[in-house]
Amino acid sequence: MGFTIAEKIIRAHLVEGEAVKGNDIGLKIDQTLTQDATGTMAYLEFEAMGVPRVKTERSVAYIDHNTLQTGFENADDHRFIASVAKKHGIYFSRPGNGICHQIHLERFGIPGKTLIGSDSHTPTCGGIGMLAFGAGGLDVAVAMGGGAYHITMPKMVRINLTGKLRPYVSAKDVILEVLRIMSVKGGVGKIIEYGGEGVQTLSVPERATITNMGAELGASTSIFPADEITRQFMEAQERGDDFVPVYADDDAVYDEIINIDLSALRPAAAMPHMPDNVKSVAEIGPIKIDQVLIGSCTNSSLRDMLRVAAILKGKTVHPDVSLGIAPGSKQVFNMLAQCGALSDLIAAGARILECACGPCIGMGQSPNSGGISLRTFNRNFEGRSGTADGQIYLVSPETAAASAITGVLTDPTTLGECPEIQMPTHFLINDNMIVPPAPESEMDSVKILRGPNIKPFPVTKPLEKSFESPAVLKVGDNITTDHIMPAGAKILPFRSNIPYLSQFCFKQCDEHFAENCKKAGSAVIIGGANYGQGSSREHAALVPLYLGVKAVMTKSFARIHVANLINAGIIPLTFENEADYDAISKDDLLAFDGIRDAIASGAQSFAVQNKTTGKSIPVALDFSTRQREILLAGGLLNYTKQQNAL
Ligand code: MIC
Ligand code: SF4
Repeated sequence: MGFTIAEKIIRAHLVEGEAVKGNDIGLKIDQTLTQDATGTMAYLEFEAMGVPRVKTERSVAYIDHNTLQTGFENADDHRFIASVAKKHGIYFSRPGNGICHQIHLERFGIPGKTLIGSDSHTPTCGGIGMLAFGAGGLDVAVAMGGGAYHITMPKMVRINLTGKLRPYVSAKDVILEVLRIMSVKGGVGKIIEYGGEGVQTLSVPERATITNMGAELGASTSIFPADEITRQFMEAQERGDDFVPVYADDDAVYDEIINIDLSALRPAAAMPHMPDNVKSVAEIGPIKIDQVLIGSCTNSSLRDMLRVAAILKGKTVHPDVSLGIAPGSKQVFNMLAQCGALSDLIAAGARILECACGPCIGMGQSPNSGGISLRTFNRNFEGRSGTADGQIYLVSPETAAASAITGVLTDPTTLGECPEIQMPTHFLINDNMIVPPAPESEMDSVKILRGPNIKPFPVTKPLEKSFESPAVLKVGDNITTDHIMPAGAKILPFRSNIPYLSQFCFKQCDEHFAENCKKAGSAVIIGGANYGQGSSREHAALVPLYLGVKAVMTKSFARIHVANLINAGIIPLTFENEADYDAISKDDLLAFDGIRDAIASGAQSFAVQNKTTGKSIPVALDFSTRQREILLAGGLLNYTKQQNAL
């Protein structure tokens, strides 16, 4: 029996456990990346572990999220990260160099290697055949220290691509189709592998758009083979020597197979407020729009920007529309300038933004009240744009550009002949914004520069024998990390200040959440299915921890968030009978008698007592041995110190 691409890479990196579906496995991690919004915390955690120098083959710290500097906080964090990177052996990508995933694909990713990043879109590098996972900051800190990254061995899904995309139909339309088929929770516990003859018709940036947005499926990761097209891309990046072919065996076995005929796809859009709320642009019809934004780690490659420039050339942005464009990296930006395409964008009336995450994470460009905004981004969760009633549609760069001209949602295939674009055989290489670390011999003289905004992260204690806490909050299905710990220009600068952040926790669901937690002294959260989808931000666990949350009881969890809860020492519990979700009301008092012993003994089930109603509620203790030990220790940091594992 042959192996899938992911199985081959997993087997080559397996350091703990057996690669059997559903088992806990530990993987050796070759590369790590961080971005600044999660990086400050990750590096504080790394420092707390006391490892002097990273033990990975390559670790890179990017500054791309918190680039709007309306006070000292973000600039202080950038400086802190730069100094930690220099001291501890990490490459530092300066602000202005671009978005972590775009740059990592261009300059660092290597087929067949493993990567974890403190950002949920780290699977972007799956576009070149790398096994790349989004993870919490603490997991990344452990990997930098040489520790294994633990996951549950996923199921394997194969998406068979046949045919070829029609003119004006784009890689974004492919992943929107996958989202339509599988939904935002359809990928949980699965690795999505792309194969079939259609793969050869897709360039690396197109593949990366698809693997990037696999995060929205809830998948562990997504991956393409590394083939001749990958080799050409890497050679054009002057990295031909890093190329290694990576393929699935012909007789590889998959748990699920989905067939997509590329030639049958039409331009699509994800409608407010979920990435799987997908319809064809033609079906939605010509709704009037207020804003178009092009960029983000999903669609900011040179290929995407050249396409947009070709569509906008000689045209003017509709008078009722504001068009913002953020190229993904300095390489992309500079090449657009050199070939004149930037001039076409400017002439058409685009507002050129810095190459960074920008509006994707609510750093500026919030739409007008109730405004309809078309974005080439990957998430359209309610309120994420910074405008509470903003209506965000996720579309391809082609649909975005066409609509910016007409002022209404427009199917680009109606525009007539699709302008050809010429992709270079050689990219412009200039890594002058990537600062190498100090040599080991000089690391002791590097001073760490901390600003006043950096506060210590919450300290955890070993799990108590028993506890009683009220259900302070009850929420429904598909709660995102943006609900739990919102981002945006006003809040993001405080990512290293948990006490300050705590006042915004769950604000969208219950204005008084933080206050109520403080009043209660300790708390439990009740959630529906796919709780914690979206971002890798461990703040969505650390802030509730700070507020006294001890357990979260749900119908099901999203992968990265459940790992972050365990890493923070908060107990994630799933209802054995989903109907018991209805057996708890807000403010019911819940008793967890003997929870420590139950977890320590390896019990699979536990009865939570609802003291308000008298009902006993069975929940699953669905944990690996290692996860049990982490929970007992009061989180991964305590556990790592205890084990002296690094
Ligand atoms: C996001 O797209 O939500 C972010 C901001 O990139 C997050 C990370 C964060 O919250 O800092 C992610 O996707 O992990
Ligand atoms: Fe940045 Fe948006 Fe990508 Fe997150 S999804 S890494 S905020 S561009």
